[in-house]
Amino acid sequence: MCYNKKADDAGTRLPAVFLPYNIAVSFIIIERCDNFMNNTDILQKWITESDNIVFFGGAGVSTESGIPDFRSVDGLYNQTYDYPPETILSHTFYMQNPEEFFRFYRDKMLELDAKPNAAHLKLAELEAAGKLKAVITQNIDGLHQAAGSKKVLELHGSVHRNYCLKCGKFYDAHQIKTMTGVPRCTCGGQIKPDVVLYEEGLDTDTIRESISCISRADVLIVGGTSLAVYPAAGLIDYYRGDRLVLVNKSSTPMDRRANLLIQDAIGKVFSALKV
Ligand code: CNA
Repeated sequence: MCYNKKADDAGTRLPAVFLPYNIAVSFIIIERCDNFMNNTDILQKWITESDNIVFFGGAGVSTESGIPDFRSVDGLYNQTYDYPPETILSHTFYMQNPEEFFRFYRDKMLELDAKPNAAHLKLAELEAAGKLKAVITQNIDGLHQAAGSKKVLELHGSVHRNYCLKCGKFYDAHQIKTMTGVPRCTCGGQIKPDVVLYEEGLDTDTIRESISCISRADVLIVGGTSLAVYPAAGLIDYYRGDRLVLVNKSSTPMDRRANLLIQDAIGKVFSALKV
């Protein structure tokens, strides 16, 4: 099922109480769309007309590259471990049970053979054409950069950067993958991935830059994210335009706010777009 919501003066008006305070349209109409092509045609039109697009994405952008997300039925939260993934991926757990943390981390988070898919590649193409200003991602897999994207704001860090907690020496993801047990620096210090674990704060410069890009965008495409993880999901609130596109396989808490909602695989949707 899909909807196209847009400002217009015909059709059913929603009561004002349903409208988020920051959407700059006076009312919204919901039109039911009959097929996939209608929606991608609208998305194509908005992309063609804009040179200030921003993309905000999550783990669903990389599932078509073979990296499982958290919340899909085959995602990591629906697999069985000794501890829930939220617990393993917390700062406390990393400090208190580093052996178990790195066992999970190497096994599930270091997917180093994954390749960018059609969504990553199209976003890089849009940036190279001067149409897309930034990719803001919750992902830690580095696939946007592998696809050629230059301006990538990594809200949750990257598995490709790892540092010694004692001396700060850098280690890449391949080094961490090949070390056994808790990875140790040549100085003896414990190495920590530069990823934002539960209980840790996000980098303030990255947040500031993300807010700046989102608040100035005329088209904001949000894709492959459950929009359940805060504060990242709250960044959408800074969008002030009326071309908010949501491309996600399943429903999200923000579906009603989207001006264009496409419930489909993001690689399929993006591969149909022309730059
Ligand atoms: P999530 O909560 O797992 O949600 C993913 C969403 O994507 C779900 O709503 C799915 O329905 C949807 N989805 C899955 N596949 C597709 C697809 N092909 N096309 C369209 N939609 C799809 O993940 P979020 O990113 O929302 O949550 C944020 C967490 C996940 C961040 O902290 C990430 O670091 C973390 N994460 C990242 C990766 C990665 O880097 N690739 C992998 C797993 C988890």
